[in-house]
Amino acid sequence: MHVRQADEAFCVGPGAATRSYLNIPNIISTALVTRCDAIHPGYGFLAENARFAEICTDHGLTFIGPKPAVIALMGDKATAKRLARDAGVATTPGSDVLASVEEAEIAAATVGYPVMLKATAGGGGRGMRVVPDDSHLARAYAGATAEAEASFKDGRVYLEKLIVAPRHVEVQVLGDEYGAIVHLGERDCSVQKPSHQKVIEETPAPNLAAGVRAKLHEMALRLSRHVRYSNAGTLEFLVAGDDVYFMEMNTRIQVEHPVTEMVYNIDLVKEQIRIASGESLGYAQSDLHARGHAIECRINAEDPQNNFAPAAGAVTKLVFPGGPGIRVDTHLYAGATIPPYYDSMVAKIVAFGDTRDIAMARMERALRETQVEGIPTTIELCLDVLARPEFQRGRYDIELLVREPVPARQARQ
Ligand code: MV4
Repeated sequence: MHVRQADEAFCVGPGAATRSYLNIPNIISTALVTRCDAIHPGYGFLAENARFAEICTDHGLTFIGPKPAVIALMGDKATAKRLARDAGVATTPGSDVLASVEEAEIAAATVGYPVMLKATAGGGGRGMRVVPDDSHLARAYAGATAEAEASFKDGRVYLEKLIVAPRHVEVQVLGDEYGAIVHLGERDCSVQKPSHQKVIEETPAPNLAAGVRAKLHEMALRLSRHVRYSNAGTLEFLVAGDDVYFMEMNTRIQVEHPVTEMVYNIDLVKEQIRIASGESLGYAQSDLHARGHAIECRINAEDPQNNFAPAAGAVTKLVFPGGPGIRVDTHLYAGATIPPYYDSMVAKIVAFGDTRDIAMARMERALRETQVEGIPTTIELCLDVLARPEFQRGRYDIELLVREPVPARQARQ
């Protein structure tokens, strides 16, 4: 769809992402040949690659995102945690980078089991190990180190106290290149598959004590200011009761940004482009007001009969929902063929309403109105979650889909 809609389109290489969208020389040379002046990196591929951002600058191209040095700092999760502590932001009790299994044993005994090992080059759940007690530490340490080395060519790991059944709440920030910085509220992203893929996100986070919400926003601003953050960013926190712990910062626009756009009535991508072209923010925190509630369901081309494995194929019929409060962001069209090379997400259905109940009702109606034939999708999965009492009451945490997995089901007719 993006190729069909674009004013101009140029081939950047063959299907496999490593040979096209992840191939820096291909992207840069295409930008130079076409006399383009800026690159928006989206939310995958090279969006958090500091070297790519630097190469753009070296070629006179504006990278629409934060400064390369800040991407690099936040890309190293142990460094990001250290910066957070320096800024007075609460982090999960734990160690710095571990030099040996003996050091890990001492650190784990200090914070107390259960603990979690994390790859400092990781993020998003890759290279992590839960360690219930000291009898599992040596093997988990070896496993995490090897996995981190294989995935990131960087085997360094650190350790944290395991926070049991927390919520995943993240804060959106926008900063300009002159030091102004604002937050645009929080998003609750606790509905995730055991594989750490997000399924449903919403804003505001339901049933959050006013003090906890204020603390999240304050901590996000404090760390963002500390690193002189510019452009759009998201700070991820774990929330357990009244305790809030900074986890990591994503230095890109995120998939779930539409829910924030709906309640703030702000086009975040437009703001990114404005900021990157050197404009000042032009508004202060006190100018920003969230209104109503927004929920996003991610629609993936995945087979519920096959453990939600990505499914490629041709879309033979397509009907998307509409009506009050419904927004659909998608690259699908009837007759489209989903190639096997890219992410399985094919649409985001966003429901807005004055209240959470209205947004939920509109979402259910929109999901039932949607018809996709030819490929399996996660629509049933989303309907299943929406129907759960924990979700409807707004009382759920990251274990929701672990405690009660989604049953495999026949695709709806
Ligand atoms: C944790 C945690 C519990 N305690 N850290 C998962 C992705 C990565 N960003 C960090 N993650 C976690 N870190 C401590 N100390 C639990 C998770 C976690 C998780 C976090 C958010 C959403 C879903 C999750 C699913 C499993 C584990």
